[in-house]
Amino acid sequence: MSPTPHSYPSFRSVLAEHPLVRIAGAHSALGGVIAEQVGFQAVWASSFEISAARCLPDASLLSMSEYLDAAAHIQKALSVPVVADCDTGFGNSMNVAYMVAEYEQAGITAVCMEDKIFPKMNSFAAADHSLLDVNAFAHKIETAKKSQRSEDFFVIARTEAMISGLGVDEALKRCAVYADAGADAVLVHSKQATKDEVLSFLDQWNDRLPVVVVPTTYPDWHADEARAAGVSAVIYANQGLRATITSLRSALGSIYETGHSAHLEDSIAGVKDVFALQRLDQWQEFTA
Ligand code: SPV
Ligand code: MG
Repeated sequence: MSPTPHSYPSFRSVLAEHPLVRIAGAHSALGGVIAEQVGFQAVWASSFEISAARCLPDASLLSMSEYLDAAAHIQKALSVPVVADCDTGFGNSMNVAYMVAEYEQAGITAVCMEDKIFPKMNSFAAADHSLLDVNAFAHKIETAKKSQRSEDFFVIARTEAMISGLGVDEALKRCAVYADAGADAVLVHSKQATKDEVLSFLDQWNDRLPVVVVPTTYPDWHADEARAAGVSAVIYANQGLRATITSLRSALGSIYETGHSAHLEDSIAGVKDVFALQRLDQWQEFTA
């Protein structure tokens, strides 16, 4: 049997088992496996990371197949589920129906769609963040739920109401409509420097569906506090990517400057570490 993992729980079952699911962003199987090894219960196939890995903006430039390919490569390497960031659903409701069929077929058990207009721009970029009409997005959610084959498939409805400056009331209104449309959870994104906006949402949401948050701009929010405030899943969406950028810059910069790499040997992963991540031993059993 192949050394690659052959089974993993659905995101729905992981959510049912953990009071708080902690999720790390990744753009590659390598990042996903490291996230799993350190303890994360799921991996976010982030549109921001996947685009950045190709030095492209997170602006609906890559196609659905490219995002799916990245998410599927990550999932194949893991024993925990991937939550696939599917942006706006890659177009209208017809695109959403196709997306769900393709992602489910590839073994992805959870997708997240956001209520921006296609093409979308990353939430933190200085750009227009206009929202899709609330009923049009609800229709996308309904379509996604109608299109899934397995009962287990999980659809997260993400509102960008707070990102677009419309505030907590609009986020609450929209999430209620998305819940009526059949969403399995809501994701509320904020770019404020504190958690206050998200806390205000949680206070008024009354636990109608699980809430997912992305504490990028309010990084001091401890996971335990988020859980206590009513959060069901927290996504550390891009810290892995940012750590990679910093370490690559520092390691490659110092090799170039000094003309050798001896001083780095103790602080960078050894070749054996890479072999372990590749499960080389298990693959080599085939040649024994
Ligand atoms: C992503 O990681 O692609 C996300 C989160 O969607 S954010 O970049 O904050 O929009
Ligand atoms: Mg994204």
